[in-house]
This record gives sequence, C-alpha cells and structure tokens, in this order.
Amino acid sequence: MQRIAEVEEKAVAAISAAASTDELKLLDQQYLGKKGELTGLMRLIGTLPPEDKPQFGGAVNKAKARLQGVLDARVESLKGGERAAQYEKERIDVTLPGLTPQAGREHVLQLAINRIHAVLGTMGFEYAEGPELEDFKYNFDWLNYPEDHPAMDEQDTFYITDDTLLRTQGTAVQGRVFEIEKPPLRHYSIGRTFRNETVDRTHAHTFFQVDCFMVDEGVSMAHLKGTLDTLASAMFGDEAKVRFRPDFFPFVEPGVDYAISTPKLFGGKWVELGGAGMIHPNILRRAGIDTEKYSGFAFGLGVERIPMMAWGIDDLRNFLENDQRFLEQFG
Ligand code: FA5
Repeated sequence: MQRIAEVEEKAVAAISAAASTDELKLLDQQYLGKKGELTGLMRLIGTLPPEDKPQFGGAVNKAKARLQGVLDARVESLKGGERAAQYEKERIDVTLPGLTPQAGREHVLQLAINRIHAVLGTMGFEYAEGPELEDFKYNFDWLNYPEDHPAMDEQDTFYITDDTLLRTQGTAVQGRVFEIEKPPLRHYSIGRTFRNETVDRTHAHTFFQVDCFMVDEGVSMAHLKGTLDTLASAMFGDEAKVRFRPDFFPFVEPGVDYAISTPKLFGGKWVELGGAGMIHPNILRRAGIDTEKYSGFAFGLGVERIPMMAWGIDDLRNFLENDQRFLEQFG
C-alpha cells in the first residue's frame, strides 16, 4: 500500500512538471502503460494472501484512475498553449501586399524582327519561309554558284548529307518561291542561318538574316535604293542614309554591299548591314521568267546588326546568352 502511494505521488509530481504533451505521452507509458510502474504493481497481487488481494487491487485501480484524471487535465491545459504556438508559427498575414509575378518580355532580336515585318509588310512584301535544314540546290546551286566556287567556302557550313545543309543564307528562300509563284513577286523571309564561323564580337555561328526580293516589269537599282532607304529610316530615323559599294555575290549583277549612317549613331560612321543587287538573269531564266520583260532586285541583311546599331551593343554573343540583366534593358 505504501508503495502505491509513493508511485502515485512521484507520478503526479512528474505530470505537473511536464512542459509538453509529448512529455506527458512518455509519462503515460511510464506509469499507466502495459509495462508501466502502476501496472507492474498490479502484478504483485499474485504474491499476496487472498484476504489482502481485493483491497490491494482496489487501491491500484483507484491510483490508476486518479493518475489518468490528472494526466488528462494536464494534457488539456498544455494543448491549448501548444496549438496557439503552432498557429502563431504558421500565421499568414493576409494584409501583406501580394508578390507581383514577373512578366517576360520580347527578346531584343524579336523586337527588331517585329519592326522589319511591320516595315516590309507595309511596303507590300509578302512573308515567305524556308526550312533551316536546306537543300544544296536552293542554298547554292540555284543561286548561280558555279561548281566549286570559292564563295561557297566563305560560307562553309554544317553539311548533314552531300545534298542537305544548315542554310548559310536566307537567299535560299528565293528558289522556293520561284518554284511556285510567277511575277510580279514581292517577298521577304526572316530566319536563322548558320555558318562554320569562328565566333567573335561581330560573328556568330547561328544568326538571323532578312532576305527580300522583288521581280516585276522595269524594276531597277532605284527601286532597291528606295526600299532600303525606307527600311533604314523606319529602323534608325529619318536622317539615316544608305550607301552602296560594288561587291560580288554570284546571284546578283550588279552586286553591292550597303551600309547605313545616321548622325545620331557612332558619329555618323558607316555601318555595313548586308548585300544587295539585281537578281542575276541566269536565276530568272532558270525559274522560267522572261528576262526581256522582267527584272528584279534582292537584298539580305543580318538582323543582329540592327539592335547592335540602334542601342550601341558591341558584342552579338549577348543576344544568345539569356542574361536577364542584359535582356531587361530593351523593349
Ligand atoms: C549574304 O549572306 C547574302 N545572301 C546577302 C545578299 C542577299 C546579297 C541578296 C545580295 C542579294 P553576307 O555573307 O555578306 O551576304 O551576309 C549578309 C549579312 O549577314 C552581313 O552583312 C552580316 O550583317 C550578316 N552576317 C554574315 N555573317 C554573319 C555572322 N557570322 N554573324 C552575324 N552576322 C553575320
């Protein structure tokens, strides 16, 4: 009997001192569980004389019931505080302003491309597209490259088979249009081109070109100049001037390279933009076009040069590195 009172007292003291419901769970096991101290006392009953058994059993059960009551009460009182602490930890302040999702923006090259679409579209040119994996025929052969012409080395590229390659110039689209349409023609394309090129500040292995051409009666270099003047003013402002210098491309005769200058940029220095000229009669004849009646101009340009010029970007590798700090500045 003495022992029961001792265990009970010890247990009540421990329960009162417990600081958390977890601790109480342990105490529950320690005293009231299957292997608990009070439960253990009950087992002593077998060693007692028969007349003492009922009294002893009753005392243990009473102690157990009382302990259970004390324990339950303590659990209740600690639970409230613990819940409050948990709520506090997980509290969401609904009055805080929300996080604005970061919206993307159009890539600086896309901005230039959009502008070119707008300008050439307004002048009546129709958009045409060709594949990036192009036939040798359209990229070189039909563009009047004589066999083994050194100009093909200049644009040495990634051949996939003997007859297919990653196109080196947007001009390849010309032959695809000639195959399905007859003059009068006004078309342009914008797309990726590829060259086996040593990469530096002004050269990439993958870059964008615009190619544009027109075939109609009486088309001359004056139309070419007028179109390029309009394009230059739209891209760089009214003061932009276009300069032609003789150059060679197998698919034009005469051929020129052209540069742009405006007082606002690079102190009016000439910046080369691309090549141009009158479409070679061999090409028109191959396409079944009467060269007595029709003539045409063509020009091509590198898209990267436009934002480089407009914003003074001095390294075109920036365009494809996807550095947010660079891209965020435009648009
Ligand atoms: C051509 O590609 C001709 N197809 C252009 C043309 C079209 C001439 C129609 C006549 C008639 P070229 O190789 O010069 O020409 O390239 C044209 C422009 O593409 C260059 O002026 C330059 O702006 C750009 N470009 C060429 N190579 C690279 C390169 N590796 N990286 C970035 N831009 C380039």
